Amino acid sequence: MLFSRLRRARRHGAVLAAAALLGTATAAAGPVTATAAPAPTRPDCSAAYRIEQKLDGGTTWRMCWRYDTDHGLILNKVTYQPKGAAAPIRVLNSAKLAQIHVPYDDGNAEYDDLTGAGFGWGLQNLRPAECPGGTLTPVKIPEAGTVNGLCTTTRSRGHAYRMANDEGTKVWQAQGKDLLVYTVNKVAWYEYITEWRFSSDGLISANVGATGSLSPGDYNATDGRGWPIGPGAGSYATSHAHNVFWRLDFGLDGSVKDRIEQFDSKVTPPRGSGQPKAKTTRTPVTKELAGDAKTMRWWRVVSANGKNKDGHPRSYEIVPGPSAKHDGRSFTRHDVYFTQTKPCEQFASNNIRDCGAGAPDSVDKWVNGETLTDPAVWVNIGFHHIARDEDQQPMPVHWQGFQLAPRDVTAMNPLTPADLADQNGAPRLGS
Ligand SMILES: [Cu+2]
Repeated sequence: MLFSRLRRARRHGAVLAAAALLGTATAAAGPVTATAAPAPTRPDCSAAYRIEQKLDGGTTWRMCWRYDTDHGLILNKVTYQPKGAAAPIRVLNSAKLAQIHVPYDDGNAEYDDLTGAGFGWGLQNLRPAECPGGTLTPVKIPEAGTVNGLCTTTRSRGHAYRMANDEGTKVWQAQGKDLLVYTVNKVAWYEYITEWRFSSDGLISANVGATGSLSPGDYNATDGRGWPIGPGAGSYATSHAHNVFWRLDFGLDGSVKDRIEQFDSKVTPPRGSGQPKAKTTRTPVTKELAGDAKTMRWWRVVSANGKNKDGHPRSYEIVPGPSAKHDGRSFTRHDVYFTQTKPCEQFASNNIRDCGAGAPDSVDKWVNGETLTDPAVWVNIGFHHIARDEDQQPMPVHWQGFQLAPRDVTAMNPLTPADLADQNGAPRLGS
């Protein structure tokens, strides 16, 4: 089908244009406005780069943002200060996308959207209506101009908690609000929403939503590589995967020496008339690891030196969302990677930073037995996109992502109302 060939050619054209624009170096990008001296509790970036939001329950999130024409949006120095915390608690030193790998099922196309298809250059101007109740911040893209591309706003999240007493005379409930930070980047037909969500109870959600338009390809769907999206059987969209990688640099309590732990629970069926049991084991991850998600397996990043008021080490748990793991490349075969931090290792595939002659350029190869003293955390979430008629036009947003859930960062739910605050480790009998 001529139409699809043309569109595909246009996509390659976009790659070339982006490569030409890149020139010699990655250009720094930033807002057009500036400054004001930071207060002590604030991260040390100028006001124009700072995001600070107080949410329901008295929780404040603070961070600095940056824009890079390879990664897109980068969040730095992310801190969480729940009510009652004397100072902000550092969570992440940096958080960003590290690749969107898009292989087509017919084997005719494969893209690295960040480092091979101009993702960062495709930052979109957002209309005020696309950032309801929020602020649009201008981002200066070298040689491309200024784009109203960063939205920071809040959005209702529904129940943060609910609990009724036994007598039915009282209900404790709270409606939560999240801080949302997002950009939209256009890569040929697709538009990717890069969204970070920060909740009042310490939860962080990272998601990428793909929308825009399908890239139609002509293929005979009878062999299982496409889906008819036009009348009858004339026009088939080729199936493909979106393998999205994030790179997280934790800095819990201000130290980069976070520890990684893996937990596995084994369930034993009942014997005779007994009941099922389960036992959980903790495995410290002391060396670089390519980790595979499994039922009842999870990982957490543990603070090197910070403890909550109960004396428990602070940590954040990695909670992957649904993922269609893609077997096509060595770097897509695992769900998480923990590597010893190296400044040149920034993209999960097609890494364009200079790690020296002959150095491997994908995250799986960087897992080579080093001891983890300063771990970089990589999360891979895959989505296998078999198009449907409803994908046109425009395509409804399909989301993929993960969460970072606080585990023992505070001694209780940071939103606990005052009249329940005495229940730490001792819920009242009967409630
Ligand atoms: Cu898709």
